[in-house]
Amino acid sequence: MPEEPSASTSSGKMGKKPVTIITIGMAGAGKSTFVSRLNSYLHSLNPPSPPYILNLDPAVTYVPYDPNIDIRDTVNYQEVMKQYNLGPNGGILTALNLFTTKFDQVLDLVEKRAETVDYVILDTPGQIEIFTWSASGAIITDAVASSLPTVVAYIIDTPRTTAPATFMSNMLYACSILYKTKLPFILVFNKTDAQPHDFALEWMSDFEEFQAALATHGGTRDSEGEPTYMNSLMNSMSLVLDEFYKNLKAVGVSSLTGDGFKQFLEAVENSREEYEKEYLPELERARAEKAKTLQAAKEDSMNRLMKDLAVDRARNPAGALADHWDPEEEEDDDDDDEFSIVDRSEERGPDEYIDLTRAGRHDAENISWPRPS
Ligand SMILES: Nc1nc2c(ncn2[C@@H]2O[C@H](COP(=O)(O)OP(=O)(O)OP(=O)(O)O)[C@@H](O)[C@H]2O)c(=O)[nH]1
Ligand SMILES: [Mg+2]
Repeated sequence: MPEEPSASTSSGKMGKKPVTIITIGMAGAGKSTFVSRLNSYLHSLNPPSPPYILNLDPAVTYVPYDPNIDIRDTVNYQEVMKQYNLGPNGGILTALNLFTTKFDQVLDLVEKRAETVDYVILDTPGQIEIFTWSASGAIITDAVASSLPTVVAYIIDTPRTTAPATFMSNMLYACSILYKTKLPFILVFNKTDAQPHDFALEWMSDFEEFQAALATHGGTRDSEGEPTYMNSLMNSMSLVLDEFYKNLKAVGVSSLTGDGFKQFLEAVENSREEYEKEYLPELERARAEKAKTLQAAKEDSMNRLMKDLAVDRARNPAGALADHWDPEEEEDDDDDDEFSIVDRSEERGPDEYIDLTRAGRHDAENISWPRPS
């Protein structure tokens, strides 16, 4: 049964920025169902706190919630596959890449709503690596995380993670995402209606318990009763994970029944503090560092340019007289009007956006998209 909706996690924290929740997880872990349940849970709070939802899965045919921004409104995944001769995963990846080129517009729309929403939720493509190991996934994550407090909700298919080796693989993957994003991280054990997650919490808090579970599974001893290579490898890896567990929060939820969502939102609130204390200072340090490097590079180029100009003028004094810049002559090559990202919750005009891939196929418009590398 879902818990009583509570106002403590709802709005009422006026002036606070919304938290962005990026849902990531293996195919079929329940990301979309989780987003849908979170959406209805937030609507059921008193007062209701409707979130702002982005669907970033171009290949999904049905989403169980109403997204505010849907990648499918901008990119036609089937057309991308045809146009670039790609298979399904390449098609999803390329569609996401194309969408990412306009992510500044998405951020503008999100920021416009920042005053009125408490949560921004991102649903990601089914194949986990399309988001976690692609340039566009990293660009989207960084763009969001540098403008709003952001947390990763790593969705785990609990019934499929009860075998110690599978559990460890999943945790190692989670660990790699934490390392890559460096964002506050919540392990969300989903589908607890089908399989309670206490075994996972036990393994995470008691290292010996996990090793004992590993030992009960075959392949850990050879014919002479000695521990196998695989056994010692798994033991070492579980030591690594022990360190990883110390830095994260774990909650169990059922996206089917709504169980555990109150605890999830509490974990999100704690993550906001973590973001402000740890991620933000690091982000500002990295930004300052980047600005310094950029300034040094600019100064260096400018010095070299001035030197070259001085040499040119010395060689050709007549040419130097005609050397001027007229901003009026500049061609306007701003292509931002090609198509726009659509906020479904706002009124839409008839010509407000162009299907990106169809636009590419239109000969008259002479647009040719670069081939993906
Ligand atoms: N029993 C149970 N089933 C669930 C729960 N959450 C999701 N499911 C089921 O798990 C399946 C996959 O759910 P999705 O929400 O599509 O998972 P996803 O991670 O978005 O899947 P992809 O985007 O295709 O990778 C569906 O059949 C859901 O009904 C849950 O909490 N309990
Ligand atoms: Mg999905």
